[in-house]
Amino acid sequence: MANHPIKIILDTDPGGDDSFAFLWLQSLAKQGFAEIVAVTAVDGNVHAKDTFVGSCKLLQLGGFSDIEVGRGVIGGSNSEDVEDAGAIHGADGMGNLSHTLPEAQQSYEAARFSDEILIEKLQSTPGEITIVAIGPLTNLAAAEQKSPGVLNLAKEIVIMGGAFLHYGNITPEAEFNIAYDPEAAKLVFDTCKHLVVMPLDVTHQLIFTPEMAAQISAVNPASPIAQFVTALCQFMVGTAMAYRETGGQAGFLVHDAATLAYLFYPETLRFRHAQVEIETQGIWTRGKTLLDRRHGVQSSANAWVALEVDARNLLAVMIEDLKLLIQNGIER
Ligand SMILES: [Ca+2]
Repeated sequence: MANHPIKIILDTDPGGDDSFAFLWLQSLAKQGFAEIVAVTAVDGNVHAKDTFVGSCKLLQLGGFSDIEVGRGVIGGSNSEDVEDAGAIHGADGMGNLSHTLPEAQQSYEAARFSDEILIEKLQSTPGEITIVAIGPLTNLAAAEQKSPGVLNLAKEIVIMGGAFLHYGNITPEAEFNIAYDPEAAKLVFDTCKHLVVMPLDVTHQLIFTPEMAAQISAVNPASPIAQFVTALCQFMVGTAMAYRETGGQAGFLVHDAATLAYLFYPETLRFRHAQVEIETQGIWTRGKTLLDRRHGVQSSANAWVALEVDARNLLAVMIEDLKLLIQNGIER
């Protein structure tokens, strides 16, 4: 057991890759390395109600159903020209497998909004909470707008988002999480001084394969987590291949998992310290993330941006932790 588990709020829009990150985090929490303070669902891959229900179900699957889930703020500046990602992740965000999971025990209508939870937790324990943001940054921006300065009360904010040298995935230049709400992203990047960013540059290398799912489920094929991992992988591989995301390899990209790799296995990543800007005006480049690649003295920097990854070892440790989650029999 670790002496000081990292206190985490997971801001998420499940999402196939969110689901894998979600299970990985629950394994790390079960091992004593992480403490899940709250989950703040966000409108993104699918509608806020679906990401709320998906989050509740994933917590129940992993045995953490007592953790509060927030409902995502709607009404950011979500681009009319960026649709949700139901075509990739399934209409429910989870490979149309949501009905196979236990019923959500928390009510969407009765839930607190995600920005309220962020504000309350950050203010009550300043400097202690790490926000892992693996969806659009709408909730974080809403919290900052309501309570200026609140995001800088986080110990760290780790974001999956952006594309720097790599091309985009929702438009030729932009990555989904940023492009879905560029104004929110701009507010977060303009406000925060110590962001950690996992862009497509590294996440496009994280190809999770059916063989990996088989390795995990072999630990206990009858367990609900094993069955979910296998079925979700199968669904995600189908859409990833259709969208040609993996260079023809049978697999899908577990983008969101990179955030946890940074926190728990940082040796798998290399970073550049940089000032990151968000393009909100461009006709063709709205939602693009930029950093100055010229060799000048850096006058300012707001982020550590991961640009290299040891994908093989990152995926290997993730697989081992997911095996432990099943082995430990913490499912309910
Ligand atoms: Ca996500």
